[in-house]
Amino acid sequence: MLQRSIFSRILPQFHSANPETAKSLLSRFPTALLHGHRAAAHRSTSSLPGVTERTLIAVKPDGVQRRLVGQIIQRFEQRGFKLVGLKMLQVSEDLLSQHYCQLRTKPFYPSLVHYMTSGPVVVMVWEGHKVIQSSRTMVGHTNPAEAQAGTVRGDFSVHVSRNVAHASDSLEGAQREIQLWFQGKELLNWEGCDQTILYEM
Ligand code: IDP
Ligand code: MG
Repeated sequence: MLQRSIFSRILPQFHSANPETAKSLLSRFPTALLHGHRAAAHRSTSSLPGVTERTLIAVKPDGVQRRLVGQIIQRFEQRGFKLVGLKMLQVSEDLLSQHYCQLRTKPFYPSLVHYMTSGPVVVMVWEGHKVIQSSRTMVGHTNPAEAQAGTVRGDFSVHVSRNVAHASDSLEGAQREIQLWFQGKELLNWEGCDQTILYEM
């Protein structure tokens, strides 16, 4: 509409010089706009392989307590990933035991349950090309002492027992965890207007 109003303002001068061309340009303007809009909508990212990969990211209770939620979300947004699900909840031991089912026999498991149920967590589903691999890199090594500076754990934590964030570690793991934490209707499929800039269509 902005383009149309700019066009209408310059049109009168053009109209007096060349009335037929001006009339024809104006009549075609909405159609051209519509075609442009349709063409953009047609280039949906869902047709690109791997672009709709999804992963589960969680800000653990220490991250919430330390008011790190915004900074962690910002890292994923500025990287170019798309947020498709988000909620805050107090985790039940039952949900947690399913989430960490492979760790139940570990000596640290009881303290892990205590830590993860000590306060609310913020869980999210992020979408994008190779988001599982990229987000593992962004979150960093499990042990913050070994995590690179620039990663979430490398920047915001010091000990493995309080490492601020979770990221799914594989495609199967991500699918299992997303289903565990979210109902289908809680995840939104939306077209990001930046997708044609982030990806080659
Ligand atoms: P990950 O979170 O990097 O995928 P996992 O091995 O899956 O690492 O462990 C899950 C979580 O269990 C870790 O993020 C951390 O909170 C906790 N954890 C892992 N190893 C230890 C440990 O040696 N001591 C205490 N907590 C641990
Ligand atoms: Mg893990």
